[in-house]
Amino acid sequence: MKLYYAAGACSLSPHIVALEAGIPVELEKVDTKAKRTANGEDYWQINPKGYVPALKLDSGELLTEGPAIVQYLADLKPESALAPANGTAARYRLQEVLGYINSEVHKTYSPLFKPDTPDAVREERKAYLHKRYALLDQHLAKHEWLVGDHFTAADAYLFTVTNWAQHVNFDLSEFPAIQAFQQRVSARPSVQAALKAEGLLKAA
Ligand SMILES: N[C@@H](CCC(=O)N[C@@H](CS)C(=O)NCC(=O)O)C(=O)O
Repeated sequence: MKLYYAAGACSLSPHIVALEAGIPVELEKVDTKAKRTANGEDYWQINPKGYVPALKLDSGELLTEGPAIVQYLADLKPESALAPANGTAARYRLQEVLGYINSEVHKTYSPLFKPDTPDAVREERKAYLHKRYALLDQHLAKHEWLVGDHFTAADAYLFTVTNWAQHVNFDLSEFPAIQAFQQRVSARPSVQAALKAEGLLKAA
């Protein structure tokens, strides 16, 4: 299997999940602006959506959309408990949280990365993120993890998108439980390994 990724992008989430599950995944970096892979291939030809993450399966099929990819990986190793069993109430809770992070948090960050986003839009999007984080902070003040009592794919995803706050000057100081969560997730060996592999850890 091959994971198409860009350093620190939302593809960090399936990268962490693969490492947590102990699934060997080849990594190929994509220049998402130039739409070229590190091997020099035209990324449009690989993924007509043009964005990461994309997972090339051993069958040659391409799986896209972060929430689908992390569930696919988690289901390859059910013993990793990165996703509750299919058909259980807990699995729907995981999908509920993945959907919330995907549409309410991840995609609210996206315009904040674009230099031509007008200041008024930037402020409105930050206010929206603030509301969305308030609920997550309330949950994490009472629970260590987003779903159930252990780390799941949802935690990898929230960690990944929240890591962007520092890059877009989104202030997390009102969310102490989110900040503690980021520290907790960051300390996991899989997360350190993923950050290192993506060149995101400064040399000690
Ligand atoms: N709906 C997709 C969105 C993926 C996405 O937003 N990818 C960003 C990086 S976080 C990207 O590759 N952007 C480059 C582009 O769209 O050109 C998912 O949830 O996986």
